[in-house]
Amino acid sequence: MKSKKTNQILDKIKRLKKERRAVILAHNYQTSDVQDIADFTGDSLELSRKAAETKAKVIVFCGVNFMAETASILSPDKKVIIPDNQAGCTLADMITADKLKTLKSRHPEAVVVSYVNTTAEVKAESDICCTSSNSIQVVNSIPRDKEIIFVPDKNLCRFTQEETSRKLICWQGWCSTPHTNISAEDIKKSKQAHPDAKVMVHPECNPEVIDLADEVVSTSGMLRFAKRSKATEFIVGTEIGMLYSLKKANPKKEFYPANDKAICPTMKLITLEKVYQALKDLVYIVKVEESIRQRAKKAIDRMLEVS
Ligand code: CIZ
Repeated sequence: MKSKKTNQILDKIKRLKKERRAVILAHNYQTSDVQDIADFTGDSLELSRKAAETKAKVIVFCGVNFMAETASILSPDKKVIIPDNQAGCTLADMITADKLKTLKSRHPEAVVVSYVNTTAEVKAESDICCTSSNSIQVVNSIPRDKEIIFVPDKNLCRFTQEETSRKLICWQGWCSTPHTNISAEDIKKSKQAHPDAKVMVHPECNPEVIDLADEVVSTSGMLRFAKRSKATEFIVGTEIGMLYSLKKANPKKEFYPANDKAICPTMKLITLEKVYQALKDLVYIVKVEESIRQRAKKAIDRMLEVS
């Protein structure tokens, strides 16, 4: 049962959404309240595609900054707003355009693959983007005689390297919360408590966690795996918001967090109250400078062509 105050905010959001001709997009890591008010939930790329397709004038992006930026890069004519402009990503901040330029100068022939968890400036310095669901396809699309720089996540890089049998130049960034919080011990303990459960973990997890998993998949991959698998129980190694998305899509199956403290603090900055304020005051606008946007879009478009 929702409180009277929550119901009032929900009514106000619905009314303003209509008035503003807005659409609300929420990442799989958002709280259940925010996921429930959204028109679409998904991973960052699915949401950016929704942003590009929608006829809505205003896009309220409930996620972190680089995701709203990606939506704005693909939909420059729409107003993209994020309900809290402090919702950053420590992994994305581990590489800057200047640092990438320095690395490129040491490997002038290398193709630069950047994970979507990067700023628009870093994407603009890249040849092609990838997500955690298509990094293997993206790397396989590059001729085998080419050197490849892969930024910024070292764990996704190592995983992609192993799956493609390619040697990649990995930037040493990592997701401090939640993914590197999940330990091999967590997986072993969860497996003891739920011996029949399948273990699915995100490729941003540490190698020793990945080695214990039945499936190493992005959030959209987790949803697909849980749906098609005959298993009825799953141990989930990613941000705990994902458990709500999984349960909603698979009400008869059980999902257990590998670590219930695997929380991304900036994802959780978005609240219903802030979604309401964002719609009321049209804040905070996310806009990428045009010359950067055009170069960043090329890297995203190249990814969309191969995946
Ligand atoms: O790209 C995304 O949405 C992220 C950060 C995770 C995932 O696997 O969906």
